[in-house]
Amino acid sequence: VESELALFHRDGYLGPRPLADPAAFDRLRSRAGALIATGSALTGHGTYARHLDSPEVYQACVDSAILGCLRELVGPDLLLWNSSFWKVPPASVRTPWHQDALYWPTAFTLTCWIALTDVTEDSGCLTVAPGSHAQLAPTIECGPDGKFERAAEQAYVDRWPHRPIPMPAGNFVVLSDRILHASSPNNAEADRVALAVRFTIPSMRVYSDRLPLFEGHHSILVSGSDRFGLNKLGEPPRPRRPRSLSAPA
Ligand SMILES: O=C(O)CCC(=O)C(=O)O
Repeated sequence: VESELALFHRDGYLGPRPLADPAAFDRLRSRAGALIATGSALTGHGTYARHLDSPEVYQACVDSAILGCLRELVGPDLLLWNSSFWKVPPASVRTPWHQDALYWPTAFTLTCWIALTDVTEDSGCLTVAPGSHAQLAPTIECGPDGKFERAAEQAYVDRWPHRPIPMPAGNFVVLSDRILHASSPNNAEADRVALAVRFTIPSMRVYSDRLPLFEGHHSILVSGSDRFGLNKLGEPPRPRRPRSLSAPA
């Protein structure tokens, strides 16, 4: 059997795998719509970095199956530096082929992409190009209707095999920040929702003053220790306490 590490180096991604804590996943799923609709008190943004203000998002980000997978790839020391919901309504613009490394304010990221709804080829699942993480793709401007400013050149993308990754809600994949990926169009009737969680290791600097980060941003040490001190670390959001009837007002 090939090790997780060997598979990751061959393909540039791992999974899908089920999350370990279905109850925490259900709490995330039932909060997601309201979180996206109201926006964060910290940034005003609905989809970005909600692990900093929502205990439900944070708990799903640090699911033990996710952390277990990441430790097999890069060892015990892990920083959580960002997350984003990807809510894709039916018939909306698809996510074009791209490599995340082009956008991130840190030199190394592993993404855990968690499906909040069942994702099929018809409802906009992720599609990856296995092996494409070994080199950077040439890019083109997307134009005003695109989701991104730049995307990978289609002729280059077509030189790689394409592998759709359908998965049931509550599963995740781990992506290299260099793997070419896109999502297929959502031709189903309901929204397709995912949470992409961004991790790095403490020896990498997260440039918090660059987009998409913001003033007041901090990373969270979610496993192991930080012997480098390069990044501003902070605490996760406090778990919501059930309101007690006898508590003083
Ligand atoms: O969910 C999607 O449509 C795309 C997600 C993605 O590109 C990412 O998380 O890097």
